[in-house]
Amino acid sequence: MFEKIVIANRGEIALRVWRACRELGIKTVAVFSEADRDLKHVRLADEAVCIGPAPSALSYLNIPAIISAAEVTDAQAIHPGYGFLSENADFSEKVSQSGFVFIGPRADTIRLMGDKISAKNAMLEAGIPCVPSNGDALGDNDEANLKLAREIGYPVIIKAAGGGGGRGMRTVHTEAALINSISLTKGEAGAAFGNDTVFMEKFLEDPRHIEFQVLADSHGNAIHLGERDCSMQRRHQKVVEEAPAPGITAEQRKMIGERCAQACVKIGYLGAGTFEFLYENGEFYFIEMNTRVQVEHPVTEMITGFDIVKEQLRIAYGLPLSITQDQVRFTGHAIECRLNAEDPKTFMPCPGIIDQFHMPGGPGIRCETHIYNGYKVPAYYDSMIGKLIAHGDDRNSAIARMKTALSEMVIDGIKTNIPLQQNIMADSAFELGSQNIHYLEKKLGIH
Ligand code: MV4
Repeated sequence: MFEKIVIANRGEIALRVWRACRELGIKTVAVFSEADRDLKHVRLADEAVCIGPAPSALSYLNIPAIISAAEVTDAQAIHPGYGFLSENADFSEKVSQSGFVFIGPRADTIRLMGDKISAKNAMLEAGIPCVPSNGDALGDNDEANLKLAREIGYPVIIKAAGGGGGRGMRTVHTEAALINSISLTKGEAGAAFGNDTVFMEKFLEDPRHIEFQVLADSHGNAIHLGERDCSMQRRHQKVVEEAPAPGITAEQRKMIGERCAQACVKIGYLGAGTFEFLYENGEFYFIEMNTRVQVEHPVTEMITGFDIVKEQLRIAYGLPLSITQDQVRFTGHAIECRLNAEDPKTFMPCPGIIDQFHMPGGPGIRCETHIYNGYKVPAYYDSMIGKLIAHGDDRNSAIARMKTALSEMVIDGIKTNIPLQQNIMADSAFELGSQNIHYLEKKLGIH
């Protein structure tokens, strides 16, 4: 196994990676910004290197500073976590060129998936069902674009090839609006991503967001770990995730999951990844692939008993997958509530000092957080300060455990979204499961 790696992230995921390294006997190097000297994993790591000022552009996105930290500490590999540089193909490439192992897919894979048109075409070729479209970038022939939209059928959606995660898209309901919508989306995409390539798809009105977790090694093996339902979201920020997805049958799981694993083998995928689907009227439609470990990976770990982050490290070192598909068993149900330092009503971020923290516990409860009494949540980064995960024999018992844990947890000194999460856990529609991606915003009165 690696002797020493750099953890190129912060907060709860940096601590999660530190824990996996510790279990595997790997020494750790924490890299941190000037605002993050007091992070829990910075204290726990074997070594720590300051990589720049608080703004992420000068620290957690500073590629030369991170690679220098690996050089001066004589580390062998770099784990990017999620966000920041985790899906940056240039970073993966520069890490490799500098003689280190990037713990994630190769740069060309990240590039393939970063372009939403090439990602879709690669998946179509691998037998993954996609949202109806022609698979091409839109040209500037208005008549051809009008014809394509008529063939697909309104409503359609115009998406930026360089977008993803909800950035750079626009729905079109009428032919009268099409040409202007294409030009507006192109303009925004050019400004935001330096790439004004856009494509057209059928717009699905009320889908659920269901994603499949995969792992692929460097020996041509790939497995899936089932799906997660991430439909409970507000403004493209997931709020609650769960596994398995309510109502998805074992046959659907096997069918889509195995196709995802096969697609990984076909494209030479390496490491942990997620296939994102929209699910509507019993059908799955691929939209994007995430080439990183995700925030919500613990719900999959809880129902499979499998450590995804440890497996990322093993795969990056060149070891074969430690389990086969037949060894994957799904047990019970898991729900994750994201914990944000924000006003539960206005959603405004609320950084500040945590003067009391009591971590909940008990059977089936897992709390992934880096906060502690006296910790100051900096204003510079994402407001997520942790995740509470509840596992139970079935969905109702997971909800009951989550409700208990939320009422037991204390985070004083800053505002948090705990009241919102309690509200969701007590919601009668949530109790039934299977809400679509619009449910939470409607409940909150956003239209
Ligand atoms: C869609 C869609 C409906 N139809 N594509 C938003 C994020 C990006 N990953 C793709 N997204 C969507 N693509 C078609 N053809 C609706 C969304 C969408 C969405 C998807 C997943 C989770 C939350 C969402 C919220 C709004 C829109």
